[in-house]
Amino acid sequence: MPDLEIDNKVKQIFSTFPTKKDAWSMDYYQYEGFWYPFFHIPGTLWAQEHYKPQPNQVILSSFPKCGTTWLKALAFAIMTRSCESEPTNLLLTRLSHDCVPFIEFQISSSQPKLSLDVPLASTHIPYTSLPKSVINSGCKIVYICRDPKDTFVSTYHFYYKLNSKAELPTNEIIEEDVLESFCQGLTPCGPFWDNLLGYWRASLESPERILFIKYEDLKNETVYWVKKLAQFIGYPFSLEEEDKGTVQKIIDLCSFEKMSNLEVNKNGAMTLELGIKKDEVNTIELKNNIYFRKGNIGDWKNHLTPAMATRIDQITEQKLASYGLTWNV
Ligand code: PAP
Repeated sequence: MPDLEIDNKVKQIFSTFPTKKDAWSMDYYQYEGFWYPFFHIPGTLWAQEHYKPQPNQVILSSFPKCGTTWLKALAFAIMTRSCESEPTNLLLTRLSHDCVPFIEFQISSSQPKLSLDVPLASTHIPYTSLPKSVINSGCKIVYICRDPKDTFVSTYHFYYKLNSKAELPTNEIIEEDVLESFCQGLTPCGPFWDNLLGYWRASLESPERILFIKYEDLKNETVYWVKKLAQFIGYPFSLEEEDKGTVQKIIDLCSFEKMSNLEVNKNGAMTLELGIKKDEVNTIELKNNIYFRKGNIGDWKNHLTPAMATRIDQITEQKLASYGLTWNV
């Protein structure tokens, strides 16, 4: 589809599709059953029309704030561990988002492009809206998800920091109307639960094609899941590598402590091209440190009242129960 047609479709979505404002008065548009802020729509349409996976492509999918940055680092480190020209330590000088591009956003970095051709890409697009090329190619997909209470708190922090440039104060309870927006699905690629269920159910139907990982499991049983990830994406660790500690080296390199303290992640920035208007590349610059806050399980206890937590848990239980699933970590 030429860009003009995408422009027209974007205009149609902006003018005729269901729209709502979230608690911060940001406009959301409903497209194929999911809510998107305006800046997600053009790239999503572009990816649906134009994105072509490479042979052996692996797509890292996630609902935002569920561990994308970490999963990208791990998969990139796994795939590049034996490259001599540009070894794994690229992650020491680049944010992992800068190593693994989103299919719906172009990353326009001041950094030179990677000379390595690593068949990794990422997306927040829900399963049912993935480009047909991704589904038809049968390429492997790894989906990371997270306790929705921590996901909500992490999302809140992201927008809080984006707007106020400050850290979310410790123990500050989040406003009820913000939770209401999250529960209504007014968050990028929301509702959280529909996004999760799309990938989870697909992974149960096609486990050889879709690997479903929980952030909490990756935190608690990191060695097991990193080995499983490597096996799934076609880069298994040999016995020799296991003996010489390669798995642990990758885990240490990608740990929150290591990544969040790197100069590039403390003080660097990245630019996302959003391509909102025809012939005009719209960009936003994000400081890399916005992707690193605490990296803990259960931080929701500091920012939600018991009643707010129960509300999220009840939605989770109800939504999952309709498909015979439960959230056990
Ligand atoms: P994105 O979808 O916008 O890329 P994403 O990386 O999924 O964001 O989520 C950010 C969360 O992952 C943050 O969680 P928090 O707000 O609860 O702290 C961030 O701290 C956490 N995170 C980032 N890197 C790591 C890592 N290496 N290990 C564990 N957690 C991490």
